[in-house]
Amino acid sequence: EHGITRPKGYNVSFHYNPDMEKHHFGMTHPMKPWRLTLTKSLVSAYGMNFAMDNYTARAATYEELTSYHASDYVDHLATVAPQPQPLDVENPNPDLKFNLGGSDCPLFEGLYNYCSLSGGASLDAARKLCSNQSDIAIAWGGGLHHAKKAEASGFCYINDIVLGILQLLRIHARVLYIDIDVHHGDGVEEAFFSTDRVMTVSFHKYDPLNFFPGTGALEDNGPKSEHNPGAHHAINVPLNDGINDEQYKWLFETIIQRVVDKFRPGAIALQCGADSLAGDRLGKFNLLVQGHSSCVEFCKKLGLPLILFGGGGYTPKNVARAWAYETAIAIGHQDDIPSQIPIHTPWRDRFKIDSLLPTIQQILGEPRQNRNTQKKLTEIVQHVTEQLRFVGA
Ligand code: VJV
Ligand code: CA
Ligand code: ZN
Repeated sequence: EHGITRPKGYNVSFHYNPDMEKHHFGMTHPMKPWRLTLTKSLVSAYGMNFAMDNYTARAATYEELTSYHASDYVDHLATVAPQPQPLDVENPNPDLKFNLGGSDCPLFEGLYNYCSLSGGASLDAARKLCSNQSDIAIAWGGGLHHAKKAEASGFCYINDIVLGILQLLRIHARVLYIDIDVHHGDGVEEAFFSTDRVMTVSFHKYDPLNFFPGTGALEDNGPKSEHNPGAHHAINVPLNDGINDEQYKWLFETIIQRVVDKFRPGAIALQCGADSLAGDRLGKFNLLVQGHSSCVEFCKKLGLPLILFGGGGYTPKNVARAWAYETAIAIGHQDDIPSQIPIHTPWRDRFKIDSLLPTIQQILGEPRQNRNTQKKLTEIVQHVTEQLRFVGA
């Protein structure tokens, strides 16, 4: 008996296609679709599927992909030949048309299928919110926030988030986009740069010369012209290495509460990139699953239709813990699931530590030096508050 029951008068849907897992960016590439297998394995082992509507996502159609992306780019994705894997070291970047074929965005076997499945799940999730059939819709295979209208970037080819938000805008006058991936959500910010119907808020490590993508400064708040409706509708929260749960939770809750009060969104799209967790292969924050997932909990409590996307996350066991725990929050079972990973969990040995919520000592030994001062965080909140004076009625 798992004891996981459906929340009453509240519907959560889970959108996923296991075919996504079959795709490989390359042996040592940081992006591992296999992390989705591990996430699904943990979600199922805890019996969470009994408390949600589970959908096998379909592939997005060509028409859906071109609702945002340029057709020549989508045509190229659909027809380009896969490169040999691993990449030829003598000639690593043979064809950088649309920024494809370099080491970040390799042309792997089945690429178009992978992109369509990620886009399809996010579109299905957005439509469940639009039809009021779900209060929270989950698409862990999405969250690919760097993809541009006619260009791949940073492991992202199709911007499933933009596709999902475009659906939400059919029903809702205003949509709030929040991004807790360790990287700046540049692709989503750019897509909605000139509209006041979407406000984008990204929390990220900011070190323009050394950390990808180099954009997302505190002062970048949308078009500089006051006549452009998008002015003041991009919020950026630039951070340094080592930020902890307490600081992150305070920043997130203070900023998001103020944004919601002023902007009054009809729905929220939350990108839950798990590379902001301690022990990530690319990210260097000190966040635990508790701090990361407190953002999901806070958004849920706002009581607006909510879509949860995946995103980055390069240490698969951390990604699976976070996204499984965040699934538990969505269905309201975070306080009654066992703290030990169930014995029958497939791939259980991959988690190394038995606990679902390991301590920072268990993950890192010694936490990373925290390079964020309270003074800087207070300045960020002040700057955001000033921007918000220009927003709303
Ligand atoms: O920093 C970059 C760009 C370079 C050029 C390419 N080299 C490999 C790295 C430096 C300037 N790219 C970033 C992209 C990060 C994308 C994050 C995506 C998300 O989490 O926000 C959302 C899903 C970067 N950081 C680390 C790497 N690339 C990296 C790429 C590799 C790799 C090791 C590191 C690609 C292949 C292999 N190893 C084998
Ligand atoms: Ca971010
Ligand atoms: Zn990232």
